[in-house]
Amino acid sequence: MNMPILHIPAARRWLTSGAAALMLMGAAPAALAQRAGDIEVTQAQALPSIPGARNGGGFLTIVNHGKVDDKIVAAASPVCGHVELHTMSMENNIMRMREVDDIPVPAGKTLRMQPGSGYHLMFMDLKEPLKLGATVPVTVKFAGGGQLQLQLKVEPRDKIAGSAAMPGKEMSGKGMAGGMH
Ligand SMILES: [Cu+2]
Repeated sequence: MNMPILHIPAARRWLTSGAAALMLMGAAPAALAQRAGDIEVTQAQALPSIPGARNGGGFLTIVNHGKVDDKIVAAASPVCGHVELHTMSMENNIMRMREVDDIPVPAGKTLRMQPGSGYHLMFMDLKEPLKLGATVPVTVKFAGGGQLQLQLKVEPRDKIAGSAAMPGKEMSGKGMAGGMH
């Protein structure tokens, strides 16, 4: 009856002006990829939040085309109270997440964040649930001075780039050879 409905007018304005800019430029819709200097984000995705959960996860694929190591040092989004940089790992058979100061993007390498292990963005204190098909505006800052305004698409777990293979579905070298469409 009395569910609070939170509006985020700032985010809406941003989305609207972003869409208008794309139309003006006649940009191809493929443009989730974004680049700042040597840093290129080629995938920007989030998982739908679990009903009732206050937090959600975001996943980026980032290519560092340069010769200098870089790292994510901060992220922010209007959909939540604040964004933390997290890593997830198995400790004594329990999945644990902890906050880190930065997420490294080594020179010449591709960082592929994926659900289930390693680095991710954590949306803390969500103002609204993250729903499939929605987009989450996120600003990401790099130590090298780059800053990117990204739109993370909320997608099912098996659509997140580089998702950890499910147990029993692990790809072997042999499977890779003939298994692609
Ligand atoms: Cu986390």
